[in-house]
Amino acid sequence: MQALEDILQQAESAINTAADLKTLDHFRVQYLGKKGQVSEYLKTLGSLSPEDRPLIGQKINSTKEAIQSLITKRGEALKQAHIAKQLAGETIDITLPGRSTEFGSIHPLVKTLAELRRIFTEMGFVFMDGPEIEDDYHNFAALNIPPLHPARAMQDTFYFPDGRLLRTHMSPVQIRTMKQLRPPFRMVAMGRVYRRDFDLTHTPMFHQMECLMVDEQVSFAHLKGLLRQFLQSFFQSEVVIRFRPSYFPFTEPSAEVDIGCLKCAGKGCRICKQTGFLEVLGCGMVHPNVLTMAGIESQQYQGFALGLGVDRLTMLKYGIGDLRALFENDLRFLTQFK
Ligand code: 2NM
Repeated sequence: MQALEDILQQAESAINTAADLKTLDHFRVQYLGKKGQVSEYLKTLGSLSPEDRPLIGQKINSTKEAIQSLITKRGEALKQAHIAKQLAGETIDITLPGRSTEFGSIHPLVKTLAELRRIFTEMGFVFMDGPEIEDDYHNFAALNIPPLHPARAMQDTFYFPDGRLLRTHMSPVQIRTMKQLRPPFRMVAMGRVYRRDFDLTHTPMFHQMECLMVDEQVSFAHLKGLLRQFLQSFFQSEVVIRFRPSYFPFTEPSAEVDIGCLKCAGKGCRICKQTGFLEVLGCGMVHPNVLTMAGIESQQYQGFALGLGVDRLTMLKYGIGDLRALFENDLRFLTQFK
């Protein structure tokens, strides 16, 4: 009787310290299995006196039941602990702030491209496209640029081995349009142009807009009127406009156009290098040679044209001091244009 009592005590402390179900099953076999410690006593029943037998038999059974109930209880506790641990690991902390969406911003250059498109579309101009890889004829010859003109110099133009080139301005699109449309027409070509130039104020790729109007009786006065309207609309202020005589092979007469400095209103500052003026574009009356080569009767029709650098215009409008800021995509710069 005392031995069975001891086994129950041992079993209880063993079972209650079993760390997992596998260990627990090991104890079940050890105490309750066919060759387990409790079962061993069943074999001794035969050698006992008839009076002792039922008493011991009962004690063996109650010990077995007690151990079985301890195992069941411990097993449940271990299963619960396992589930609780799993649930704790899967907890989602709903108090964390959500991830917000980052909104991008329109690149200042793209803003200018869109603004120019709006202004010239409102004035009745159509926008035309053309290839970025051009031939000598459309980029130079048809624009009255003779073979030895400095604009053709190797250091300015990107040439392909077959003689083709990356367009150095938007004029080849004007040439293609003049051959395609019958006057009168007003058109704009805007896009990427390429020159072998790379320093503080030049990038090998930049953007140009060129505007061309061809009709009978078109004069420099029309060009001046258009420029005033365009520049005031673009800079959103009463701008002072100054024409300086200039030279381009494809226009005659030719002029460069300055506006009164946006920063100092003509007093002289760092932006305008103390001149009070900012150079914004070149323009002129299309040279009769250019009209003739493009198949337009130059006795009957005249045209005015203008060309400007979109990147430079963007810098002037937004007071950007370094051209490279437009191409570096530094978010500290770009997010200022939200
Ligand atoms: C400029 C300045 C002056 C120009 C001329 C032509 C064409 F093809 F019609 F002859 N397109 N653009 C032109 C005239 C461009 O850029 C500074």
